[in-house]
Amino acid sequence: MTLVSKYSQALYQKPIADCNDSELYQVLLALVKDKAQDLPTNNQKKKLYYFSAEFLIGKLLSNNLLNLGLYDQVSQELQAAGKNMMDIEDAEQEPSLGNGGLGRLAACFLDSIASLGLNGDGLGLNYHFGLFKQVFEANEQKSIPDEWITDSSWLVKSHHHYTVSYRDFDLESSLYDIDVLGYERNTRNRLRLFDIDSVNPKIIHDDSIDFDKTNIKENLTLFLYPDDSDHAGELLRVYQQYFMVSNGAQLIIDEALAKGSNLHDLADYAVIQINDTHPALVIPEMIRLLNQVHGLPVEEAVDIVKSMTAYTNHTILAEALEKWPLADLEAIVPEIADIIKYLDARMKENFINPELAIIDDLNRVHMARLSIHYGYSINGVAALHTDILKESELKDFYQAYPEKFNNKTNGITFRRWLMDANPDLAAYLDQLLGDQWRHSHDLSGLAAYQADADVQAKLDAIKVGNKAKLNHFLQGRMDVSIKDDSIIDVQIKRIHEYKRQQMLALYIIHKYFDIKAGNKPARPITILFGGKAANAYTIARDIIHLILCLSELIAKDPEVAPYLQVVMVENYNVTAAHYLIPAADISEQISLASKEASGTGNMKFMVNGALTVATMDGANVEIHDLVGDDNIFIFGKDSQTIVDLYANNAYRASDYYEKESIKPLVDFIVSPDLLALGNEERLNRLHQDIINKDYFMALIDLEEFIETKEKVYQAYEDRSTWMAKVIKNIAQAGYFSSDRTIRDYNQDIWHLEENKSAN
Ligand code: GPV
Repeated sequence: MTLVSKYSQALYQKPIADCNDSELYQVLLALVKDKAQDLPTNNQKKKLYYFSAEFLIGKLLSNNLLNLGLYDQVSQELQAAGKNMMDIEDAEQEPSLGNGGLGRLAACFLDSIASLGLNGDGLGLNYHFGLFKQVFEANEQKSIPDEWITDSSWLVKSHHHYTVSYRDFDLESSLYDIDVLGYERNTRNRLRLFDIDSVNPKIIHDDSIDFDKTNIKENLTLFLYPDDSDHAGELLRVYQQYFMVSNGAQLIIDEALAKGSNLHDLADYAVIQINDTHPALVIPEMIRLLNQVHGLPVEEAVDIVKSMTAYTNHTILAEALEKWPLADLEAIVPEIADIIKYLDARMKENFINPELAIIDDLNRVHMARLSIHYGYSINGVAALHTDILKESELKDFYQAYPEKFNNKTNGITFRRWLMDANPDLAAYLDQLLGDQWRHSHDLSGLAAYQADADVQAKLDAIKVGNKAKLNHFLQGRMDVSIKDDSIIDVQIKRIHEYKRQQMLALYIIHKYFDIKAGNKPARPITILFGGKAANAYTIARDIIHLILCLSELIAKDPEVAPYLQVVMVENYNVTAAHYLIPAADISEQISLASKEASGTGNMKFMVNGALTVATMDGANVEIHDLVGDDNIFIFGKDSQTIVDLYANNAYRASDYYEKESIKPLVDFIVSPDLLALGNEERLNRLHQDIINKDYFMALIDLEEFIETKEKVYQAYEDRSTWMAKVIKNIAQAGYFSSDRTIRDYNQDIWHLEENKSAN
């Protein structure tokens, strides 16, 4: 009997051909879980613990099959029985454990850590409703619970339980594991998610994401990033963060003790990476456990923790740099508050600069500052970002601790974003280059084919095929069709003013006017957006509203619709990205320079053969360095200019708004045409915000953006030159493999030993 039919018989007593797709999903889930259980976990002495509030792992079935080396065998068996993997995967719910790039980075990292044979687990929380599910109603974003946990999820409940003590009560945790399989490795790691059994999904108010924020025993692990715009929400975040790190710290100590640590040597057994500051409370918690539970002197506990904790910064946006009122910590976890006061006082013996204070004059605890003083490494996530940290945002810290600062440019896993998401391209690369690239991720050999007409034609055909798959996906998800022969132009990422989706919306208005005036594009253009706005972020929700109104207006206009289509993909997630990215011709990376720490979508588009329209921000700068001026479309003010404008408070939106080329575009937001489709309050607010504030300077780069976009669409018509650029981009993408990033982390920060026997 073949592998799959053995399982279909065992589970359903019938052959593959007689099972429906959801039964086959159960069959494959059981098969993969069994195969995974057969693999030993990595067990080298020193282990990495990657703490993160988010792990945006995406669907796991095909990725796990791929990493187990079973993908081809299983697909063939299914095909022989008249079934196909894509349909079966539809039955899988995507875990909703993340928000954006930070969470997806954590997932790529787990894949690379396992694939390189390193011993490292992810530690986080098991949010029952995830971030939220986005639905569109009346051209607005509505948020509802994302119920991803079903009987057939990848979670496996373990026997581990810990007690987490708050001032007023204790909570007992449960631990769920998801196996993390390396690529063609015979060992595994784990993603370990803490939860409580008393969590109660029924406390949600009907069809919303509202609930009693004070009912911690029932709400603790319902949502990722519960609304913290009020005090109860802020407290809930602290409850969550402490729950994550207290469980994690207890687990780390247990595992080290089991391996023979005497805790004085804990740093030989464990290294902690904190993914932004959400897990920063692990520092005082670990000190508390070593000192108050295990009896080490407090000085020694501090030194141990300092020697085993490293911090990654993912933003310079002030709003995202966490600061908790000391009073909140005192109310929830008084012992932790005491330790933070002690750490603050200790640090103030050496430094009088108030910018370095962990506890500031307003009695707020700065989590990034805590992490830098009491960790041994701080890294940024792209070269430009790390430079900005050193030279401006964290200048005083860089002066105090130059040796702690280092850069680790982000990466993406090629297993998921090339092999899994774009199997046709992957197979063609095998044909051209041999299949060694599947391990090395070195695609540079492709550059030799830049001018080869056959290769250009084949890559073009693969793109057309991917557009058809995207079309099929969109029909299923939201009953929208796109034109397979159109240019596919994509901006997918969290909705945020600094990422400037509003600037692309203003370009769309320009193009709408232009087509109305009789200037028809050479071929249809499809502009796709995807992304969620934080529920309490009003202007971001207004931007979604504008995009949805424009989408409707254009679709209903027979003069324009044949040439231009705007689609905002509902509930953008990893699954949607699998279809959007391989189909894209144009990658929109248009953040205000200095504000996007790195970006990782930019890398996914590059390796899938889209050309980038970009500001010189984040990792766009490194993409530009790799491909050269001729193979990327750069526009806009550079980061130094922007940093200076902020420093001198010198930007005035009105100076740009008054320009003849800009005013009509901005004013169209409140035109009768749009007001007829939209909500007056939202459109007015956005209009006023852009005219009077425009904090992220959408208008400063708008004219140049419009010129650049026209150039890009023209360039697309020279198919051979365009395809040569595409080839150059794919050939240079190897640098952005997260395997490279993880090797860098390991060499400079973690110093883990590779499991060589497990290859
Ligand atoms: I802080 N990022 C994110 O997705 N969520 C956050 O809360 C924070 C940062 C992102 C940055 O915006 C991206 O530039 C970056 O590529 C990504 O983190 C991974 O480093």
